[in-house]
Amino acid sequence: MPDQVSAVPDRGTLRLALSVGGLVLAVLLGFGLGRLNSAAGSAPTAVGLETADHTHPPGTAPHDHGSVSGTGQGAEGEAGGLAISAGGYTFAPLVTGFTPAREGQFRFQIRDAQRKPVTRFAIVHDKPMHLIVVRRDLSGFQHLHPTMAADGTWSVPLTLPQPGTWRAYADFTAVADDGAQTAVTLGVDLAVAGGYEPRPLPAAATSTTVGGFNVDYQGTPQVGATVPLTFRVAADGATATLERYLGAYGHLVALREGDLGYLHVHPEPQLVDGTVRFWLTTPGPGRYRLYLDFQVAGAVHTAEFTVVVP
Ligand SMILES: [Cu+2]
Repeated sequence: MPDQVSAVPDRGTLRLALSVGGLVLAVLLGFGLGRLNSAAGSAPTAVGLETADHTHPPGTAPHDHGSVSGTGQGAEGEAGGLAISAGGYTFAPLVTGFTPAREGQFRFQIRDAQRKPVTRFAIVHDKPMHLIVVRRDLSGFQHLHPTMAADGTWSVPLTLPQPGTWRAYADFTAVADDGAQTAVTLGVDLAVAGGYEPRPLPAAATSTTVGGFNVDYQGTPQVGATVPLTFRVAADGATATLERYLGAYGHLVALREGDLGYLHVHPEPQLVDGTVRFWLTTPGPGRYRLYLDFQVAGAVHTAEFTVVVP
């Protein structure tokens, strides 16, 4: 496993600061976060977090999807989406209770460290806000794009079909008053009252069918490594023509069973021999659920796979 921790300069800086004193720690911490936030601007991964073992896909700028750069929560190679508040930003839902199978309105704000609703967001993967919703048993995946009112309140129609506890992830890049950008994925639980009947996670497989398409992938996720996963969509034995969706030829979300950690996925912008390729960093052993959104003939489908990482 790559020794990513020791390659992160800020941890060493923090250790030194701890031995010197609290005041120095506060100064260095402020400096570190500010530097990382500004480094998260055009290329959202802080350069200081790169390690020799980490490979970025050719042709894509490094970016930090699903984490705060450098806060320790969800750094490259770790899962994001586990906290309601991180990197100075808080996911503030205005409603968390839903009636099963009835359309409601999910409304929320992203608030900054001064508890002020954020109104400036960078466009990432064609959208300023990506909202992922899934039940805690990893069923019922939805990928939504809320719209924001001028006061920073986001809203989107949401139907949660079954009772249980659901996880909502807000995946966004906030832009501060000074222009600093922070890429972060925050998570909050939503409740749907009623009898919860958890579904077992489907068995691991590298192929599935959805909407009349056969979808399979090649690649083997490994702990601590960033590996390519190459997906092919086929219909009637022939490779289907993928269309651009969210700035690429597909959008992949990977969630971890047990804590619903949200993994880093870097898409490649171009098709390779009709396939779409992503680079996935897996933080630890376990079972993961992959959700591939792809578009063919104007319709978006989601192919799901369980993968076991030993
Ligand atoms: Cu999205």
